[in-house]
This record gives sequence, C-alpha cells and structure tokens, in this order.
Amino acid sequence: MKEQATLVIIKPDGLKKSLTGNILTRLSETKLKIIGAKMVKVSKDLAAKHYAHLKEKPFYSELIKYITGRLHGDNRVMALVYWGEDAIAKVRKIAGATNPEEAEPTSIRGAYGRILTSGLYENVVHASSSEEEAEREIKLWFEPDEIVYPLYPIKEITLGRVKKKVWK
Ligand code: DAT
Ligand code: MG
Repeated sequence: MKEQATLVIIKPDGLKKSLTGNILTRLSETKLKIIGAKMVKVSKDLAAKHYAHLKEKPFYSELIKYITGRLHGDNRVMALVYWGEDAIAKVRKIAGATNPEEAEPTSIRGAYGRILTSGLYENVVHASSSEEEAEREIKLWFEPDEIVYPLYPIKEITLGRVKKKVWK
C-alpha cells in the first residue's frame, strides 16, 4: 500500500444541512491526516476547471450550479486534503457510490444524498478517484503554502516585490 493525498470537498448541500462535523467525524474513521483545510467561495471558473471532464454530460450545467452554490443560495464549500496509506480508496469507501440511491446506506452519500428532480445527484461530498485526479484537483484548489507537507514540486515566482510559491 502506498501513501497518497486525496481531495475532499464538502459540497454546498453538506454545509446547508449542517453536516460538516458529522462528515469530518466519519472521515476520521480512516485515521488519515488532514494536511490542508479551508472554506472556498467557488467561482464559475474554478467549477468549470474542476468538472472539465464532464463538460459534455447532460447534467453539466446543473452540476456547475450545484458546486458554485447557486442551487443552495450559498457559494461556500469546505476543501480538505487527506494524506495517508491508501487514502483515495479509504475516502471513496466512506463517501459511497456516486448515485446516492445506489450508495451503501451507511456511507455519507447513502445516508445524506438525494437525487434532484432535474436528475442531478446531490451527493454531499466530492472525493478524488485516482492519484492523477487527486494531484490535478489538489493543485487546482490549494496553493503550496496552504498544505502542511510539500506534496508536489513547486517553484518560486516574483510578483512585484513579493515572492510566492506555486506548483511547478
Ligand atoms: P464522483 O463524484 O463519484 O467522482 P463523477 O466524477 O462521475 O462522480 O461526477 C461528478 C458529480 O457529477 C457527481 O458527484 C454527481 C454528478 N453526477 C455524476 N454522474 C451523474 C449522473 N449520471 N446523473 C446525475 N448527476 C451525476
Ligand atoms: Mg469524480
């Protein structure tokens, strides 16, 4: 088994339903380490980059409305990076299947997700599904200085008189 990082997002429905503490408690069962955590106001640009691979899907525009908070009237999400052995599979297991109706009832999505009349799966959390996806997503959602471990190669750039670390 391998040490990995994975991105978790508590989506706007998770926050609106006051499930933050509950979700963090469920995820603590994995014994993984949280190495990054923040509240994010999700822009259309960030949403489009995050879900770029789903652009052609019929539910894409609803999905963008969902993750940017326009379905719930609140554009906050909580983004977290978990680190440890087999992190991706461990988090995916507790999160449950994509379709909340098919998800194991005790998983986060099985317990708290639902299918909207539009057909969109409102499934409370995002969790990276592969190492490649985790790296792409963590680099998209977090800056190097926002994570306590040096996860991926970085470089220093100079903005005016300020030096800043960015992903290479
Ligand atoms: P996951 O979030 O399990 O990795 P995904 O990456 O395929 O699933 O899709 C991203 C989100 O899009 C998913 O969490 C909910 C929504 N979604 C996916 N497939 C869907 C479908 N067939 N109908 C409605 N919503 C869907
Ligand atoms: Mg996915």
